[in-house]
Amino acid sequence: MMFPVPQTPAVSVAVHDQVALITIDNPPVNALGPEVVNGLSKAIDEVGRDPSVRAAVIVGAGRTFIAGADIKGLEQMAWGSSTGLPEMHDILQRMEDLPKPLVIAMHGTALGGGLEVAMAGHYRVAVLDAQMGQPEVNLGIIPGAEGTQRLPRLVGMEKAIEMCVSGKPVKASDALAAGLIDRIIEGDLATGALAFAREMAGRGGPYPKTRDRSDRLPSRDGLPAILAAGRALATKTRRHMEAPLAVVDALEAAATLPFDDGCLKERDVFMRCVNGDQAKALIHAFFAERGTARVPGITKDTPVAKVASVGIVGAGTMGGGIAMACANAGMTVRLTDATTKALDAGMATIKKNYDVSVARGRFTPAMVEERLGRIRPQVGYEGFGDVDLVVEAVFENLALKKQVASALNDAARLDCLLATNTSTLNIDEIAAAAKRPATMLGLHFFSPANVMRLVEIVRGAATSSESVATALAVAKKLGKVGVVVGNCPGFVGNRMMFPYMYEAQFLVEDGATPEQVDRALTDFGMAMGIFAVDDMAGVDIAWRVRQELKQFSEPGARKPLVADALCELGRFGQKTGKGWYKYGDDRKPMPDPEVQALIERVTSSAGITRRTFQANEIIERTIYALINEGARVLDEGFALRAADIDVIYITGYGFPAWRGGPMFYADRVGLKTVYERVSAFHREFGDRWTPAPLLERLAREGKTFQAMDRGASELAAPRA
Ligand code: T1G
Repeated sequence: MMFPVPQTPAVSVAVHDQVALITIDNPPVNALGPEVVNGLSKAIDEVGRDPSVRAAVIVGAGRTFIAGADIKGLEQMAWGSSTGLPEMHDILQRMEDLPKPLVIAMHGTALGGGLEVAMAGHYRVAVLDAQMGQPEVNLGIIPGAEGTQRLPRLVGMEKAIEMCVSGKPVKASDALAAGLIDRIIEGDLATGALAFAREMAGRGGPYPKTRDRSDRLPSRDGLPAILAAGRALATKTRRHMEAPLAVVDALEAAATLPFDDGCLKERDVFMRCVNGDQAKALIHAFFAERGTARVPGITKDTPVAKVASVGIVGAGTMGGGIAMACANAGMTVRLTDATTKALDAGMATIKKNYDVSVARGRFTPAMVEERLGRIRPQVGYEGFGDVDLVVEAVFENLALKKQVASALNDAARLDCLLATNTSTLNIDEIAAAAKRPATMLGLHFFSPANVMRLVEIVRGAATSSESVATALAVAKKLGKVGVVVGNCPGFVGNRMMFPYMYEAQFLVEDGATPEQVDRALTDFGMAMGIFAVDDMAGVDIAWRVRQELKQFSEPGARKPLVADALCELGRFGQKTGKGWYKYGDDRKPMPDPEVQALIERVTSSAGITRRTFQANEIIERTIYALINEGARVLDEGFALRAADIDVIYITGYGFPAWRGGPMFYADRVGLKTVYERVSAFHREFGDRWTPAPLLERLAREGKTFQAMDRGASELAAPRA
């Protein structure tokens, strides 16, 4: 029987044998938009009023329970175009005050406002693969619907801090152990939850109100140490981020203030966070990441090939990492290399990496065995005629890659997607060797490929939309973010990194030290300093590219002298134990007086006058070099959107998400300011600082990259 009251379509109520089943249906993720909140409010009233209803259950339709507040609404709040979330206090209180048992039944991801609704129910049940969490800090905010007041009452302060600071969801089994849920339902969720509700109604009231509980809250004496540990955790694990520290302030109120006052405190902290710069940046980053799937020429109807099996050519660092990523995602892998020796070495590295995962508790030995069982090492291309995707990951050498492409033309099925994992080479030349350019593209993975989330999907001149759509689906299946880019040297990420890296090197030649530059960059929020990155990747890589491409040979160009000198001494970075830094067994970079002496020797013989630098000047010279090149890449059409560049830098290069990525950061600084500094550097240092025309234009017109993104763009014609 349906309730005889009009329901909003987002929330419906059906009564099954005296238990009301309230279903939330707001695709794709049942976000708590105004329709859901209004519908829920009405449904609670009706359940309360109807004497024939003994109990109620709330479930989500489709793939998940409520995944949180509608982030579009949060974005409007962050930018000041709306003043508040839908009012929840009254609804949550009415839920708790219902005189009949209210059971929340969760599947999928009950996140943010979803978990907050759940905690106002009397009981919570979930299917085994459900997850629940308070991920708000990842958006630069804190829970805003009383989660900071209810969660510690259910799971204790320490667990609540851990969940809110990390933003990581917990699995249903952990939630059960922690007291967040009351039962795990096997079989059909709604059926099980209705039965559970009947059982609770049979027991009789009063039913537990989370807000009235205090048994799990810490004592006054115990509280300070727990909070101090929580703040230390926030500072250590979420460096530079404001929300993880702020959420501890709100959680503290749960233990020190009456419930309603604690809710007011939460609201204050929430408003402070949502109005801050970090929320704007992180919300931008959230939508930017999801926006990468929108690619011109690809629609919901574009056919996507099923990829269940993969052939990987090359068992080196990249090939091995890609094999692990694919095996982890449940794909079967044929891993080939030229010799048994190379293959054995590759498999040994894979096993070693899995051992580390076991040691860290990420995988059980059984999970590793299962994954290793999916990887079949082999010399030659046997069985490659059966795989759905081939990723070639041989040494970065065009002739070799062309040779492999030509062999794959014979070995792989005609409709097999062929990908080359290159970071710099021309996809079209490799595709020509494979003689099937429509099904060929670049998949630029980042090392370690089983960990790093970014994959640049390089679209060649003739790559078909189907191939690109399939590559996007593969990236998603691997749990990675695929960003479609055009075919130019270095694609988007590395092309931008070179001017940034060289500017850092020139700063060192001009008087800064590698550790000072790296320190300025990590203080700015970069995950690693550029010199530490260069040592990790190999200082010799750019050195070889410089020699091969005869870079810096044009008259007046400033050459990177110290990097060359390091390479001439065989200081290639971590792999030789020495580079810009020296390394002990722990692989931690240590400043090396020999490098300092080398810098002074090389620069003095080149007649360079050295001076001191402040951190802000270091940041301007490095980060603005990145931004200026980003503007050029965008203008030339090798990136589809400024936001795609932001995603590439956040997920592949350690740029702080809380700054929104380099292009968003430039918008926040103000493009006029950035342009003026770039112009000043241009006057001082010459051509390498020529302002990108797009930067100049936007600065002149008073526009932003973000506003420009709202107009669609096409990928540029590939390089000649
Ligand atoms: N609001 C609006 N849209 C959302 C959304 C949300 N909360 N979550 C996802 N989407 C959209 C997303 O943009 C995409 O759209 C589509 O759903 C599928 O997402 C009061 C303040 C739920 C685990 O932070 O973590 O609650 O691109 O591609 O990989 O305290 O989305 O297709 O048009 O990511 O299956 C807290 C954020 C909010 C959860 C699903 N909640 N979402 O992952 O699909 S703050 C979150 C996710 C809050 C309260 C407060 C994931 C997911 P489109 P998807 P997925």
